[in-house]
Amino acid sequence: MKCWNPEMETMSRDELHTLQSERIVKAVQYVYSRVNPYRKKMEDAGITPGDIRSIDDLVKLPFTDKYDLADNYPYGLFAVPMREVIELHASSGTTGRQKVVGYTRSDLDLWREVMARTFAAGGVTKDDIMHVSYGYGLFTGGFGGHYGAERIGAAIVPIGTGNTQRQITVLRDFGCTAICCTPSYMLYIAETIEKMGIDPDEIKLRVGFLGAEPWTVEMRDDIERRLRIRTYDIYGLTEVIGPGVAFECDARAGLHVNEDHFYPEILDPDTLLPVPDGTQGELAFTCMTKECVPLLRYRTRDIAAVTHETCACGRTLARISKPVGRTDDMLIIRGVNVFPSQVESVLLNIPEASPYYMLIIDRVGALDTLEIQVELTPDVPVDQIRTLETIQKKIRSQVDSTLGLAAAIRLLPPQTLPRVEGKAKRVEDRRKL
Ligand code: DLL
Repeated sequence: MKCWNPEMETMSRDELHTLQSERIVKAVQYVYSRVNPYRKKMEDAGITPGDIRSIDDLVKLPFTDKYDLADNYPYGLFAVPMREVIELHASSGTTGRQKVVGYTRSDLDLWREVMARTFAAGGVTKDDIMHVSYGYGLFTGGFGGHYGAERIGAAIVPIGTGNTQRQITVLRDFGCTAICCTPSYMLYIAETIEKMGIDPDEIKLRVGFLGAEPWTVEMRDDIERRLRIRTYDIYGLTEVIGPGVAFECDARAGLHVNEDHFYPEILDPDTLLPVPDGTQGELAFTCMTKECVPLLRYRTRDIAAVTHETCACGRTLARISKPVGRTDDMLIIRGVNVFPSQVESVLLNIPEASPYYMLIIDRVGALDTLEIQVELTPDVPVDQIRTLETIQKKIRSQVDSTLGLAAAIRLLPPQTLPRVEGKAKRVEDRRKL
């Protein structure tokens, strides 16, 4: 097994339970004594740190969410004075205020550790050259990738986003063997390589660590076939640490949560009570070892299920299913719940459809309408009306049977929809709700 920290990644569930219990007791005392808004929440809930004696008591604690970050913007949830903070990151959210987080030196060490585990699980070693194509800046992708590769001792190419043709020249000429970027950007790179007439074998790339947005197994197959690489899903969020919260191993049967640091819960979206293993719900994380922003029971809005069974790879760390989307991205169209990733699954099973698509939702009178714009692959003869009609019909009927929703399908010539270097935008909701 390719494993960075076997002691932590394969310890018995009993030992892990003991470690988590020790850590949560300390974390709650730490937060209670240092973060006034959270102490107030605990007081309001009638809880004192003494009530938390093991990880099983976690459910007694109040939740935190994006509104706590917005209300205490920018530094109100920091548990340390600014002189101990050595880096700041932020992400924008739907509250209109950036979610700002800080890292102490020990937080950065923790980030390096969990990112090293992520890359090592995909076989990265000192011998690799890691092309970091996540954005550097307030976004956590670039620095997270950088720190993980640095801890392993791989050679880092800190290219960031932008100028795709130059990226490809660098990939080829520098002999990069590993890459990290969003799946949308990986696809764009694949497409540009094809357009430049470069044979993927001229590029030594072996492995990709793709995340920061939902992507389907169909998208994975497409990327792997076009680039001849193996890909691993990586998950994380700024509020918890950035990338490095959960990662795929070779078994690719869910993402291992770095559970010795971030305790996962899956909550029923209505009752907010934990649901059994295998049931989908909202993911929440408790940071047990962070110094600057140790959020407890942070509601991510991401939808996934969890399993605690030992993985075929030998790791004992719990696994979450590939996140399908966020509760705030879930569309309700004529009463039907739709995630863009469901549409992606359908399209990628249709050879004439490319993975570039856009969902346009509108309301005509009292009725919601859904139009799916789909780019065709370059080999479809766009002047043969009959062929186009057949493709359109095929997509419409498969969307209908998968989503249980009738949609208008608009076929677009190749290269019509915008390409992205970061997270894809696939929905335009024109309804004035
Ligand atoms: O996207 C951190 C990251 C960077 C993760 C690079 C992986 C790779 P934020 O910008 O704060 O942080 O966005 C976090 O992105 O709550 C999910 O909704 C979504 N997300 C992240 N990774 C995945 C994934 C970074 N693998 C939000 N699958 C999260 C699905 C993901 N959604």
